[in-house]
Amino acid sequence: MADKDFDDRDNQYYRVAYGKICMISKIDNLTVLGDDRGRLVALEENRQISFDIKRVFYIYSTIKDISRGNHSHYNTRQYLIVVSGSCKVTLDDGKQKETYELNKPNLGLFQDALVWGTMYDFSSDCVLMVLASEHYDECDYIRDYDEFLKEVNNDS
Ligand code: T46
Repeated sequence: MADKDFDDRDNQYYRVAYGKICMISKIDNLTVLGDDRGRLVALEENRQISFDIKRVFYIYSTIKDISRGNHSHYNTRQYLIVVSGSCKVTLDDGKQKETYELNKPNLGLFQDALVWGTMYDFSSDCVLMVLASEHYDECDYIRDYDEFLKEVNNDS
């Protein structure tokens, strides 16, 4: 992605779509609360999370050397947090790819709709929690990369 598309101040990547500037990904250092008993991170819709949360799921016990995701969504926006262990996430907007290592429970990664996401390099103890803006609907998935490219290039 061209340098101008990355804003260092808030760690966000942008794209221009339909004449508007849209955020495609954002890595947050979430505020850690808690006290001498231990730590706590709070996530609230339309506060730390920029959308209404309609679904929460988590993946774990991923087999070594397997990648997950490998798809995009038409509408669903996601917020990814590795609450235990670590993994890598590559986000691809059809033009540029960016890889993030999620290795702390206070790191949150925003993935916009129409961004291809691939998760890999899972540690054996990795629990990846995902907050999603939509209920589950297989029709919202784009699982074919060529179809995804057609969609982001407005070519379908
Ligand atoms: C993502 C990564 C991290 C449901 O029934 N409800 C759900 O909410 C989800 C997410 C999945 N499913 C069913 C659909 C499939 O039969 O669970 C099965 C596995 O789903 P999928 O192949 O999409 O799993 P992953 O691990 O490749 O991807 C999932 C999410 O789909 C994806 O959005 O970011 O986890």
